[in-house]
Amino acid sequence: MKGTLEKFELAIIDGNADGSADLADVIVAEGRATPAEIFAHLSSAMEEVGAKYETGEYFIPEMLRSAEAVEKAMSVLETYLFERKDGQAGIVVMGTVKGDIHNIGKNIIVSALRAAGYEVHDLGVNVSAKKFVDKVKETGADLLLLSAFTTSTKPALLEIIALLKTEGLRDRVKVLSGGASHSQAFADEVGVDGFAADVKSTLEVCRRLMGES
Ligand code: B12
Repeated sequence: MKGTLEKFELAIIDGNADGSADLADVIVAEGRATPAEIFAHLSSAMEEVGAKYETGEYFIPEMLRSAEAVEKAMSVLETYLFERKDGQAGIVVMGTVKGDIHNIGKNIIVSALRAAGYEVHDLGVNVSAKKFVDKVKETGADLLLLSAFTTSTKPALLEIIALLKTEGLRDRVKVLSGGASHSQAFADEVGVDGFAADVKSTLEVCRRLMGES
């Protein structure tokens, strides 16, 4: 017999949004699963979807259905996963870089940061370097978080770093990057201050960089 989390993972892989939302209700009602366990199953489901896309079993519509299944489940799980804290942990500007429209991982990080007491300005997806830099200037952000899910986004990331330098802001804001297909080596090549691959380590890196700023 499969447990709730295994069924939840399968519903996402199958792109069954009603099923994933119903199972999210069960997860909340049972109250046993930790956020780390839930994220592990969610990520493993999307890894599987990505693998099926790579081998030609899935196409874009299947990936979109799975994305929708995550979105519906997250709307149920949000308050269970992220207990809101009061306080002003810092100001964050976040978005997915130009040429990239993936947003599931970004949205999860936005929710986690808000829950951890950060003021988050979410610029959405396909965001230009100018829009990021203007928002950093306008808000006096402490942290700039760049989501980039395809490796072809490297020029877009480099453009943001270059524009921050031109505008004299590079030393005033700590920059983090992350997202599927991202690695520490990729982040190093781009020249950001921090990289993380999951929710927990993103919060840790943000906390560490806030301490340094
Ligand atoms: C769903 C999906 C889509 C959906 C996106 C829907 C949506 N609303 O987001 C759709 C169908 C639109 C899509 C389109 C494409 N996709 Co796609 N997609 C995926 C898939 C299957 C899942 C992504 C996901 O949501 N993962 C789950 C989340 C929770 O994980 P995450 O994104 O990694 O986020 C976590 C961390 O990375 C981190 N994080 C996220 N952001 C940030 C930011 C910072 C600063 C930090 C510190 C951390 C952090 O925290 C998150 C929470 O844990 C991945 C496969 C995979 N292995 O991930 C491919 C994948 C990313 N896609 C891929 C490709 C190629 C494409 C397309 C180019 C396909 C095409 N031919 O058109 C287009 C690109 C469109 C575009 N211009 O952006 C490739 C990228 C390959 C590469 N090396 O570049 C992948 C890896 C699939 C594959 N294996 O080939 N895709």
